[in-house]
Amino acid sequence: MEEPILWDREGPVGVITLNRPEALNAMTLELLEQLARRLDEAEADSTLRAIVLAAAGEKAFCVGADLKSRVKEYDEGQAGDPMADAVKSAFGRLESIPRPTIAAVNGYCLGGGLEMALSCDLRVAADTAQFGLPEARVGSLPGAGGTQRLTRLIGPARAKELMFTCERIGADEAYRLGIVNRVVPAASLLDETKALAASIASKAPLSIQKIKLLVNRAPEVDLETGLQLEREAHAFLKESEDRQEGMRAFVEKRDPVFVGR
Ligand code: CO8
Repeated sequence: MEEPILWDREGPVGVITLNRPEALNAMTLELLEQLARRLDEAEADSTLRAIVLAAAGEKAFCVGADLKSRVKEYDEGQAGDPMADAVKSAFGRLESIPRPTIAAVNGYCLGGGLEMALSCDLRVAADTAQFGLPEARVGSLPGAGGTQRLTRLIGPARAKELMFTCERIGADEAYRLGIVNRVVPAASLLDETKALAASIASKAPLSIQKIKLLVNRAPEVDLETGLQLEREAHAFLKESEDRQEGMRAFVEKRDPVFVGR
């Protein structure tokens, strides 16, 4: 049996691939646990500077929870909700790992699949991608972060409309709403996403880490607190080797060589 998560590396960029194309990359417990483990390993590797989250097959990025195994769990009267725990852990890792994470979204990106993409820092969509949160259609709700992360991203009225109507939208509409950062031809999705990751990976790693942390915290803190955190991070970077290197390289008209210190 194929592993549900694949890993590949191109220089400083790591590519995680959801690998259940026969089930439109629906999330099983095993897939989520492997994803969380892979992210732990990625965090431990200081030479890794950016992560692309991609998906196998042309039809889907991810269609959410694997409804077949969900039905089985219900039928077996399984105690607790291990899937909810696994989702919290894996999506939390995507959101908080001190590396930029970029989802490369092809085809269907539905339910928990969209919630997974929303846990990444950036989203690049193929022009054929389709987005939706259809949970209310089946008596549920977007329970993998959708009510919170989508609202923070695009505002309450637009988020409610998507969740109330369960309508699917195309890549251009997702771009207009601010759900995705870029829309690219389907054939070049992975290349364009990797190029974006490589561009970010060439910047000073500590700067990127601090920016991620500060922007993630911004909606949760008052402005004064946020500005204080920003000042502290700025002072921290001022003492770093990479700050010296960045300035020196500029003056010497060469590319900087950052070491992440
Ligand atoms: N789970 C398991 N298998 C799936 C799923 C799924 N979610 N979606 C599709 N598949 C399988 C189909 O069963 C089919 O396999 P098979 O041929 O063996 O029956 C194969 O993928 C292809 O699917 P279709 O034949 O249906 O392909 P279509 O192109 O006709 O339709 C759709 C594609 C529109 C994506 C359709 O399959 C669909 O509507 N799927 C369900 C999408 C959905 O409702 N997703 C939301 C799930 S709920 C969720 O994600 C909540 C996450 C939070 C969990 C954590 C709780 C805290």
